[in-house]
Amino acid sequence: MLIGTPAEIPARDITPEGVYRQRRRFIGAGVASLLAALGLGLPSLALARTPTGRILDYRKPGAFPSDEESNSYDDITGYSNFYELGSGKSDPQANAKALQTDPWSLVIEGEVKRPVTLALEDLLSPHAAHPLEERIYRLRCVEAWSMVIPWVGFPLGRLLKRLEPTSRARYVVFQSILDPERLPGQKSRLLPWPYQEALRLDEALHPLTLLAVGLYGRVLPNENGAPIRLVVPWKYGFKSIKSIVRIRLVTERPHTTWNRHAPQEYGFFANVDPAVDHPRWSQSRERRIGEFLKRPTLPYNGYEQQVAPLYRGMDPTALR
Ligand SMILES: Nc1nc2c(c(=O)[nH]1)N[C@H]1C(S)=C(S)[C@@H](COP(=O)(O)O)O[C@H]1N2
Ligand SMILES: [Mo]
Repeated sequence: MLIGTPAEIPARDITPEGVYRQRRRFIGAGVASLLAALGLGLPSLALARTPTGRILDYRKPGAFPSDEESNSYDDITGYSNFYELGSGKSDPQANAKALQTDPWSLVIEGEVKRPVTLALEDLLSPHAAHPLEERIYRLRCVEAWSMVIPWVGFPLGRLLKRLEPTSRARYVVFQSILDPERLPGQKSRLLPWPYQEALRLDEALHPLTLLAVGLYGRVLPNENGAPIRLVVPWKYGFKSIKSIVRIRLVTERPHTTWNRHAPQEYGFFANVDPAVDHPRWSQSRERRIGEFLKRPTLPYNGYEQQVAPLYRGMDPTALR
């Protein structure tokens, strides 16, 4: 495990971070005595790193507040999928420096009346037309592990509506950075590059759908998809595409990376559904990173009330 030198913590961060650490230690003590009783070793929960990076100015809590215990910064940054940086769970953090994020621009184009190119400063500015807010969401990977992550971002829908989608717009396509010179995973054909994902327009406009630029109140670390990534909490994690450079509104349903790579295993909608197993494993339960026992997976990852209306009248087998 990495042990960092804690950066200087500004006053406004001390309370939430301190409270967070205390709760974590308390839970850690419970787990430790359980493991001790079982004759197992102590987890190294006390060695957590302090979040690094520039502090963001954001509203806390934002919409959809949650009282779930967030995973630690170490869990979230140290265990991740980001194939551009390698296919192992710790590769994204180990290779994070290979991702060049400054300068960055995000192009939004296609079936919109007002296409734009946003620079990194526009994305992170608290004075932009999209004020930042905290969103604590569950993330459920299709591999049957999960986390709770305190993102900072803004709803994608608010940005898209301002750009005025045309009447022909039916899908929204997202593309990640393509930089095979620097990104170790793009030197091989691990996946078809660039990574591409897509949503139906109504899914993209749903208030839960977030563009995240931060984590734990700071600028998003590279390993989690800096400088801007999608978060769609009711779908399997692979829909939440990282390090986005292009968003395009289109008329026809586009291809998506994992669906193209293994169509029998990964669908277009990929809504979390505990009743539909992956061909190689069950989806009925999940391992919350940091927890000992598995917990049941919830339909739409627990966001059924908010999103089920999007799919009313559709054949459920089409929603895999
Ligand atoms: N560009 C890109 N985006 C990606 C991936 C990836 O490999 N490349 N992996 C996806 C998968 S499978 C998951 S589970 C989430 C993990 O995001 P997190 O580690 O930041 O929680 O990112 C998703 N977005
Ligand atoms: Mo995933």
